[in-house]
Amino acid sequence: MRERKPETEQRKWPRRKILGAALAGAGVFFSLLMPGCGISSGENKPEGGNPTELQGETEKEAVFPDVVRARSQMDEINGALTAQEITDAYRTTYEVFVYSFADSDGDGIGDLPGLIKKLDYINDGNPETKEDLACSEIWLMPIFPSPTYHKYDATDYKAIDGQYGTMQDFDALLNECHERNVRVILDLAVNHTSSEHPWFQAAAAYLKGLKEGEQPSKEACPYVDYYVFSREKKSGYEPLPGADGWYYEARFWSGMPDLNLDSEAVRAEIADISAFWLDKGVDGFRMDAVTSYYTEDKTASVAFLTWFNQMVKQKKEDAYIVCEAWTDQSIYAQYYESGVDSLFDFAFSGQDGVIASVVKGNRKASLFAELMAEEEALYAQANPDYVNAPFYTNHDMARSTGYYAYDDGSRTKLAGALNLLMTGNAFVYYGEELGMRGSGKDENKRAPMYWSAEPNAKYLCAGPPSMDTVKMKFPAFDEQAADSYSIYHYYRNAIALRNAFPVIARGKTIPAEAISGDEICAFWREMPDGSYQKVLVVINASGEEKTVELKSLEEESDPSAENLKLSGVLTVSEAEVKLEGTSLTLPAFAVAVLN
Ligand SMILES: [Ca+2]
Ligand SMILES: [Ca+2]
Ligand SMILES: [Ca+2]
Repeated sequence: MRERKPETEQRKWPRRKILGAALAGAGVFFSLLMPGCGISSGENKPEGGNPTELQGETEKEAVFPDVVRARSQMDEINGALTAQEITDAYRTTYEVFVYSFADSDGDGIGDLPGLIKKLDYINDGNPETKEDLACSEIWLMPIFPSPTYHKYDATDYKAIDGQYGTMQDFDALLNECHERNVRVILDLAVNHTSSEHPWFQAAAAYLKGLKEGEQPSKEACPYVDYYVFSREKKSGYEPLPGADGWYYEARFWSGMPDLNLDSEAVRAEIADISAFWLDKGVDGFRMDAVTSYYTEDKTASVAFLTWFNQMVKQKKEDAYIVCEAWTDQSIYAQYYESGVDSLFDFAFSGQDGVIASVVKGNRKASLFAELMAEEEALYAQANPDYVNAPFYTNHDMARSTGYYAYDDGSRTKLAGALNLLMTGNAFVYYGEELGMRGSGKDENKRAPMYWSAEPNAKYLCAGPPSMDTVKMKFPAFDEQAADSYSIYHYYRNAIALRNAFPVIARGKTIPAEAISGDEICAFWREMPDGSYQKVLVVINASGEEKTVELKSLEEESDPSAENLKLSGVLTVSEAEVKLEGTSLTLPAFAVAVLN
């Protein structure tokens, strides 16, 4: 065992200073004055404390505890690898729920200044330091003003919710991320707004004021065209309070009226909103609930995305768009026809997805590679330039640690690795890298980032209102950071492999059937044009040590079995991977990367 230098001594680059924002709550709705179209002057309500109260210059604080860790085999082998600079869309994206991530001002609600303080955890911008996760993109769940804690129902698409901070805080965050080569994508829910959005308020007020028998007109109130109003009570429609006989489309709940995406005016608003954020330097969008754009009309929903994608790419060619189409794989595959970069890969995610079922042993390990190869062909049919968006869990799913009842952490780790060994842009939901718990009601799935078990620790959030007490199973970050065999260090190493071997995210999967079976999954990853060095990945999905004879690989294997070197490992304990000649020994749940 060799000692490591404390993280603080390894820092060579100049310490940045973060300027506390000076402007407070400037977000007042633009006033829309239309004849006959009264608009209630909603005010951007900063609830709770004001994140900008921390004024002046604040010295950057260390995110990682100063500890000397034992050196694991992962540290030895992967620690010697060089991270490649990423300039394309094949990233590792960290999904942040700002509300629960890091609270800078002690009101219990996470905020943008808090996220800035903890950015070094996600990526410190220095490839030489290895303690950070080294993710290369952040997906911010909605940050626009909203009456709900989750903020999936906006009241203004061009402002920052007062709970989270100010536009200056956002600009500072974007700047800090870009300095680190971390892209930022925003969650854009344009299927619906909040019922408190001024557009809806104006339309509702206008309809309420209509005289008996009078027909609504969009000349009198353009906002009646922004939503789908009806005189008929249809499925998915809600009665409009105070306007007798009027209903409006609201597929999720009455507080989220569906926008009329056929309206030219609505499309113009969406184009304007996208341009606003792209002009700021935002790198792309995560599109919420795209199957609900046109309920039960996939063709129309795909057509809308085709329009959106072209509009965004005209503005910014390399903007990245990932869509949530929570449906069957055969259906979301067809959404690639819209030209968007990515669709979330639901088939592999969640409690019953491919990843969890392989890790539980419910499905043959070899199937993992076979299904990856299959889906790569499927998506390429719809769009040869597709970028898969594998994820394991998200804010709508039970935390993954709960999938394995008697797990000591090994299965939680291996499942994380399977996600991160997939092609495309791999997404990690905050806290999964700590094995956080949370299931049942949605609030529990969005519990506070577990920085510390110390209840008064700085930056800890209180969590969403009406969240149950979520009892954690594995230690908090500060404790895991000191343990080389923690879930945290395992995830960090899996991301390090993605960063060191570009072919993992960008190559094609070719199952190595000769050495695969019920418990072993092996596959090659290679570029069709040979541009990045190919790798062989061998996974032991069982709880027992396994030895694999690489000479059994298909005869034409290139490099040949004799020439394969052990270049990366993921191990769940102190038991190490061994390559002796062509004989590869994998401890329980271990992964080897060879080239
Ligand atoms: Ca706060
Ligand atoms: Ca680093
Ligand atoms: Ca809709």
